[in-house]
Amino acid sequence: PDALAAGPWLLGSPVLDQWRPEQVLVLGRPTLHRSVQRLLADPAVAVTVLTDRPEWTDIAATAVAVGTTLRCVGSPNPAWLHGWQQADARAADAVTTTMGGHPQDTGLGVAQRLVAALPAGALLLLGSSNPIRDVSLAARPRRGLTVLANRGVAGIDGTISTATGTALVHGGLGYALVGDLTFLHDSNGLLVAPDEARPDLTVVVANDDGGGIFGLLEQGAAEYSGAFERVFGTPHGTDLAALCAAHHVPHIRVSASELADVVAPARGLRVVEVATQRTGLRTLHDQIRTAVAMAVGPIVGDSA
Ligand SMILES: Cc1ncc(C[n+]2csc(CCOP(=O)(O)OP(=O)(O)O)c2C)c(N)n1
Repeated sequence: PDALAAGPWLLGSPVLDQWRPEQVLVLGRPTLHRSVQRLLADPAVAVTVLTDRPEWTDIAATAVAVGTTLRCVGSPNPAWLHGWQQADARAADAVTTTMGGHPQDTGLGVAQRLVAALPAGALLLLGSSNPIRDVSLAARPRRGLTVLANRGVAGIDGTISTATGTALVHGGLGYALVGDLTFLHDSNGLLVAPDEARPDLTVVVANDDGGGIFGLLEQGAAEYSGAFERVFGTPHGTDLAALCAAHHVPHIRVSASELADVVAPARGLRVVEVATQRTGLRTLHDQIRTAVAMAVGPIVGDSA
């Protein structure tokens, strides 16, 4: 219940200085957001890793303790928690409002709407790189979903096959959210051999015709725009409907606002394509960062 909706944005905002944690408890692989990694690298923060594996992720080599169980001592400071929650409510609204003002469908919007619309008990497999980030950055926390991803080295390879395997094991309804390059990389995964079990799997493809993630990284800066599309954008113009037809897999193309209707429970394997735009993403992320800073400004100032 205390999960933050806008956590990664808040860690890059003045809220962090106002209510800096003294301790961080790490579960899993915290490699997704630079704002999280900066926090873990902060020498003023005591990092404890909770794991049931013999190895764990500690990129900044700052973990002061690693263990399988935790014993909490002392009592939490309710004002500290309240501060973060207040800031989170404001920031999450700022994220949604800023996204709503963006004129085109983006992966952020697809992620937010998809997570809200999925039926309880569903499995959601997230592809690298933007889909998993977009869910983390834009979706509201909710119960009733099992969310999986191939983190580790975060390859885009084999993702349709991973989604198929996990959906079969899950037994209930399976969903995957992937980018177009990830989809193309493993489009072979749509092939279900005649004697193999067919998963109940809906693959949602946020198709921005290339590598949207790279526009958000250093190479997306204006000074590299001359070479960007050829080297990183890599537009392909592939007809996903034709590709699905070749595999006898149903395909539908919708706008982000239609997602809620089309992801209603259904049996079998199908592909839902949403055309998204990557050209305005860098600006949109900047606008969200600014909107979050402005939204939390008054409460940070109040208690400073
Ligand atoms: C096997 C493999 N090759 C290359 C990469 C580098 N890579 C990371 S993200 C990405 C682009 C992914 O594009 P897309 O699936 O359209 O999603 P988005 O750009 O929206 O994140 C690439 C090529 C990788 N992670 N794994």
